[in-house]
Amino acid sequence: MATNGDYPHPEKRVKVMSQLESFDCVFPELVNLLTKKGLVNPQISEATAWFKEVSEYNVPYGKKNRGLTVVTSYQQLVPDASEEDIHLARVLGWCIEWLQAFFLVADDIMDESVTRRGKPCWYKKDAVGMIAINDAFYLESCVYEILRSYFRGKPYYADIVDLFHLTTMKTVTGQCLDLITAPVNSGVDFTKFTEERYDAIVQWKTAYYSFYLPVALAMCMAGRTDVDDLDKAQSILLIMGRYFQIQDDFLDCFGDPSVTGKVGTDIEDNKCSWLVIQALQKATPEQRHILQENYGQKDPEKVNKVKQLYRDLQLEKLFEEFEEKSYKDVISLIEKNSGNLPVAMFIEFANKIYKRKK
Ligand code: DMA
Ligand code: MG
Ligand code: MG
Ligand code: MG
Repeated sequence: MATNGDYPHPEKRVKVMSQLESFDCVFPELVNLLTKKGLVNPQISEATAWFKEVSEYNVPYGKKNRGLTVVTSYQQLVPDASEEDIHLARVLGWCIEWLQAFFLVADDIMDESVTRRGKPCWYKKDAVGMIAINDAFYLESCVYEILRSYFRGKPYYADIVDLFHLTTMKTVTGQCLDLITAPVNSGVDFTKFTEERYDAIVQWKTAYYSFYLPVALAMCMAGRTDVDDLDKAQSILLIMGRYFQIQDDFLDCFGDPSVTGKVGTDIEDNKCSWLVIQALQKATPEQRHILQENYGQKDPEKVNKVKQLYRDLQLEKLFEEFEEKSYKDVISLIEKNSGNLPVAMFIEFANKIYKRKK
């Protein structure tokens, strides 16, 4: 008979769960919370079953950088946090993933995209179509449903609900700028495609919700709501968000769809992308004419002409140089502006996105 000594100590046998695996374990708990009552209420059970699929299809398959950053930032701020509070940080992280799913379901309709995270966009599914608009509202409502259920009694409840509302307002403002700077059916007008407009679009549509929100939520949970600290964090995170959206614009044209999980549409959609701004700055009058004739149209041949022009202008090389310099700039900004906050919290976030391919 085997004695205890024949086996490794139980703690050594148990595989330590990675941060991502522990985060993923919380997802089914939240879907259950959101659907358990509705599924047994005969009046709404069909809607609830539909919504369960909406969450399961649209929420859990991203990189989860935003959600995980809530957890890692909270742990940096409170190194001796209890398991219970780390679980709450994971729940809060998932709330950003739900918020993101809400933005993406709507964004894919507005951008007429085809794939997302390696699958058809939700609205592209035969049974879904424009029901996806209501599903986007549902995904947004989930954020507040989860917050009520886990945080209602916490002293920081009002702060985090407020942050989600303020951030949503900022994101829809950025999405509006993005869309009205890219009018359809009215021909191309490059006069609006300026660096200033670009910076405004990316700060508002991406940087607040993707970079400031995860860290600010962790700070609220940790009771670190000093206005000066929040401002300092924001000054760093908005720059990181700009860098992230420039990568997104680059990958839209030059990324590998089997890695990014999405096929780009920026050229067809007449978007004020980082690439077109660089192209306009470098182009000769002849090349500008090519852009004028071929940008913002659904014709694949025209799209290819724009892509060829980007290659002729060596935008890939320009992007690599930008990426190198931008990383160095972000690191020195972190060293300069972290104030009382842990430098490692920002560096960890920057390292998650530097030279990303997806
Ligand atoms: C996305 O910008 C911004 C939000 C708020 C979803 P985008 O359309 O460039 O994103 P993607 O390339 O993922 O469609
Ligand atoms: Mg899009
Ligand atoms: Mg968009
Ligand atoms: Mg994009």
